[in-house]
Amino acid sequence: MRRFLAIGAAVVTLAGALTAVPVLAAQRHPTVAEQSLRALAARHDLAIGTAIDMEALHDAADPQYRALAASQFSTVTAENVMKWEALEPTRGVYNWGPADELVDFARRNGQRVRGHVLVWQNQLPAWLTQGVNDGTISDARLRDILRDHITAVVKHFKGKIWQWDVVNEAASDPWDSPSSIHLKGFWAQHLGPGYIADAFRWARAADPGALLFYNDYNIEAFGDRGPSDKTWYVYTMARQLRASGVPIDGVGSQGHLGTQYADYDAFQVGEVLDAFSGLGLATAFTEVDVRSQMTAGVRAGDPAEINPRLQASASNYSVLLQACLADRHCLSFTVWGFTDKHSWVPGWFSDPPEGLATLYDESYRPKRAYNVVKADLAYAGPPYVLPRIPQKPRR
Ligand code: 9MR
Repeated sequence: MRRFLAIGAAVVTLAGALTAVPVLAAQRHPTVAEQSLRALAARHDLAIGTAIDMEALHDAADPQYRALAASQFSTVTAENVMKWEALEPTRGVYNWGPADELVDFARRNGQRVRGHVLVWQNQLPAWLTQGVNDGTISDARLRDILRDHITAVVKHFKGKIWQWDVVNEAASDPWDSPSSIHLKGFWAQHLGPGYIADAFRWARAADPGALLFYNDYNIEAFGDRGPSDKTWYVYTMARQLRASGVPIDGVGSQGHLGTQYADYDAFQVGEVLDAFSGLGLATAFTEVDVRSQMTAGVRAGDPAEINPRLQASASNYSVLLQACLADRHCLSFTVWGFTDKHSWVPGWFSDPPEGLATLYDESYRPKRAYNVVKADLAYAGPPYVLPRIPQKPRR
């Protein structure tokens, strides 16, 4: 009897298993290829982002741009529409429309927003730079204007911005004169170095919930830690800001790389992220792209010229992403445009021409870089990759 029952149970189990087969098949894990970047990044609590070109987002003839922007990314940055010249083209007259549309797009797609940018020497409105040049705006008045701008913009988007790039690209480059790194540009010239601490304090007062970042390029790896080492300069500056109680929460490393340079490995990049984290700061890659020179061979479609560039580009994306994954304080990895169809690179670098910088080609075919990013997100995990530690705004 017992034996009979056992056989019966086995038959029932087998039958159950057989009927369960189709159910299991339907519930199988999606393959890596079937998943979006944002879904794979979510396993690490990492936000994966892109800059958004609002013209492309609106282009009815370009539905793939919109679809990929919504489906692949969990955070967005305004490529241009939150810059001062876009928000206040005429003195005192704010044009919030395009930036509000982006914030709304993000809300509808469950995305967070990186605010870019509050204080930068580029893309300033002509009324401001001309007024300063012709003396109708004094330096004392300029400081008030900056405070009012930061306050108005941060308050307008209050509660809707996850991370603000408060100050952007304040440090000089080793090819500038003098070659020792210093604070460069319009704001430092007119307001002196104190404008940086002021900007963070004004931003904090306007939205105490947003994370406040300093953002710059060519700070992926340390050099010789001497006077011309920009990464070391920014690290030292961040350390001083923290020591003075300035409300800075993070440092954004833009990550504009090129395959013609000898770039870094994940350990060199990780060393810098660890250094910033050691100051109690969050980190983020904020504008990643990896461009290549468009030689005559590349332009003629010669695979012998194109393939090594696509491989080197992919490898550089991977270096930055692996370093970010390994640092639990690296909150987001944002690319500066996701398709070669809409990238700042070809318009900016013409002699020699450069391009091929993004994850998708001009026809929205995923490139090697896209698959490398995807594989890194999919195959990372404990013990070396653990979920992010959320950053709280510093008081
Ligand atoms: O991608 C932006 C491009 O459309 C603008 O013409 C350009 C003007 O300066 O700014 C580009 O974005 C920059 C970003 O705001 C700050 N870091 C460097 C980016 C590439 O130049």
